[in-house]
Amino acid sequence: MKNYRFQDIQSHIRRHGLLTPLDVLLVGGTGTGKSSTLNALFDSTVAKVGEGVTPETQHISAHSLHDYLRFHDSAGLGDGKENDLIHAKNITWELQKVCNTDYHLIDLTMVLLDGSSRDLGTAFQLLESVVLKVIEPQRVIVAINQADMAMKGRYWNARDHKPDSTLVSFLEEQAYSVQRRINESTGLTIDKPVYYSAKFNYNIQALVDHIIKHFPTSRRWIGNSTAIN
Ligand SMILES: Nc1nc2c(ncn2[C@@H]2O[C@H](COP(=O)(O)OP(=O)(O)O)[C@@H](O)[C@H]2O)c(=O)[nH]1
Ligand SMILES: [Mg+2]
Repeated sequence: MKNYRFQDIQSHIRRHGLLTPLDVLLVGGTGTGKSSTLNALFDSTVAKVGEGVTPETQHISAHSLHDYLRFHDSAGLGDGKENDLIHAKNITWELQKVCNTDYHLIDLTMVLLDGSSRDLGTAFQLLESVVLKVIEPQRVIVAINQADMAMKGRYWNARDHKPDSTLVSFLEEQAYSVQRRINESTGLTIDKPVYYSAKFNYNIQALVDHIIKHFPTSRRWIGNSTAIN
């Protein structure tokens, strides 16, 4: 994906006088596929898959796709109450980081959900009580990974690495339902999530399109920090 829509990314940043690179923070429960998503975006192994993060070793690592776009992999939530608290603090801290005296480092946050999970409670909790407390909703996007497993692997076309029409309908409905649920619990309208499979490289272009579509049009001034309380 390094070359994908490079010019669009570059011209957006120049047109709006944004700081380079644009910084995107990935957040999501442990095992949602943050590392796998980074690997799919980079077409190579930049992050270790299937590795939980212990409180001693956790950190947020940065990966530059190129001069204009950089991703930050955060520790996941959902592996124990104590760790959750530490992770929540880490995410808050990362979102509040400044890159110079006037602007925050993170421009956009992408919350990843596990499309195969029945319980998206942890993810909504994270979104509501951590992310949206610190960053404006216009700077938050939601993406549903593991699209291949959304119906327990059924209706996934393993030969062509894409969903059959039954699974597409299911994923569409799931995306709308996530959008509705966020609206009900926060009152905020977030754009319909994109769904993809990091493992099978399905809809990765759509994922990048979704990110580009939601690029901010202004720098994140530190005076504008809080969204909702
Ligand atoms: N079936 C399927 N498995 C996935 C997908 N993305 C990640 N996984 C698996 O989910 C597990 C956790 O992935 P990882 O990227 O380490 O998640 P992280 O904890 O959020 O960084 C690993 O076993 C991955 O192989 C996907 O799109 N489809
Ligand atoms: Mg990981």
